[in-house]
Amino acid sequence: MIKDFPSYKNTGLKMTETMRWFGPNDPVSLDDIKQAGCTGVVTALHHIPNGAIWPMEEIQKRKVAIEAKGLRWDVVESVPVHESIKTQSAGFEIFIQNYQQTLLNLAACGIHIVTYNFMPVLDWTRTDLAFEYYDGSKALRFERAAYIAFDLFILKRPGSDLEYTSEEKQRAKNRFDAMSESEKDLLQKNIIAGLPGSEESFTIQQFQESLDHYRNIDEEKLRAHLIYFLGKIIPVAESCAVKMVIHPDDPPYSIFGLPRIIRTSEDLNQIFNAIPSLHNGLCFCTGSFGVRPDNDLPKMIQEFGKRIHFIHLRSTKRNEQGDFFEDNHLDGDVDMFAVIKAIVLLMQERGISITMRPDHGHQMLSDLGKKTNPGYSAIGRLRGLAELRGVELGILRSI
Ligand code: DNO
Repeated sequence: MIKDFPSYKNTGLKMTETMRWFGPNDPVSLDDIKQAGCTGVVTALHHIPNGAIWPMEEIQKRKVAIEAKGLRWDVVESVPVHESIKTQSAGFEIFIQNYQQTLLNLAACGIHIVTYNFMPVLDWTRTDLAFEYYDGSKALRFERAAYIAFDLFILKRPGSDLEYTSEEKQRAKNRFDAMSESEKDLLQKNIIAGLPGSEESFTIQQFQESLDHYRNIDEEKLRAHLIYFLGKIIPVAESCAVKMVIHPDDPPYSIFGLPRIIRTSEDLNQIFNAIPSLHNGLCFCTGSFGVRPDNDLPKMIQEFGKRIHFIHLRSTKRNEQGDFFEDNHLDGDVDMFAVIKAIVLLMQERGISITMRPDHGHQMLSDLGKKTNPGYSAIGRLRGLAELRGVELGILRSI
């Protein structure tokens, strides 16, 4: 459906612009999101405990609040997958039934795209939430030496010593020795206290216990659990016209010895070949996939185009040590022009508009003095969205 923005008339299908909204407690309001030019939001019922059914009344209440501002609830991000489904431990069949019911309830309320991930224990992970960018804004960063320092010297995970090279261990030791106590506390908090939307938060002991549940679960087994889950979920999603979109692992490789299985095209093919329905879809997150130099993003958009029902646009900048930080949306390692061009062509081919959100943004300008959700402050995302929108318009006008 072509959106009726006057400036976009006759230019073809454009992405549906949304922002993530964490609900009534989000310091960024629906009015802010509307002024950023969005027509919709992406949200979740974060107050419902992980694993419980989302009641229709609660879904409806949230929907009414969004629509009262003239916005739409386009995508759910996320309906979290309970850990026992990932490990197939006690009660997991009940949690799958609850998940099915939540999908039916969402569909009955008119919401038809649902994001989820299948990352064990941790959702997205960073070591530094206030990395000073050269212009004074603050970015999120994953610093490998700090991550290894946490693993070896704070968590002291059994066996972790064997997983890193001696050079990496030395770098981690130097990094750790140079940290003050409060820096160590902050590092721990950044990694295990839960980032926005991740729905989980741990103490060191709880974290180690959660890792232990995966002692006998390798990639193959986790993949089998995901396929089992999809085998139960996708028929229900089909029956109520819901498209499920899996979010890639962030970062897209194993951390803390945990299996991770949504990192590359090859990983995706295994899941999509096992359950071919197009309701078994993808949330194409350029920030997550883009951390790996072996992921060719425009090619992946072509390859998985018919399954992409939701898009996160963001760019990271990596170095040889395995660190990366979140760069401006048009800078960094992601070729955003090529990505958006591939999306524009995909939308034309499919004859639809795909929902997009600018993923994360730097904390900048007056947001620097505010308490914001890391990655989800207003102005940085507004800048990202404005830039992305401009690239898209330029492409639409030139093809
Ligand atoms: C981070 C987000 C992720 C994402 C989930 C989807 O900013 O992209 O937390 O929402 O992984 O389930």
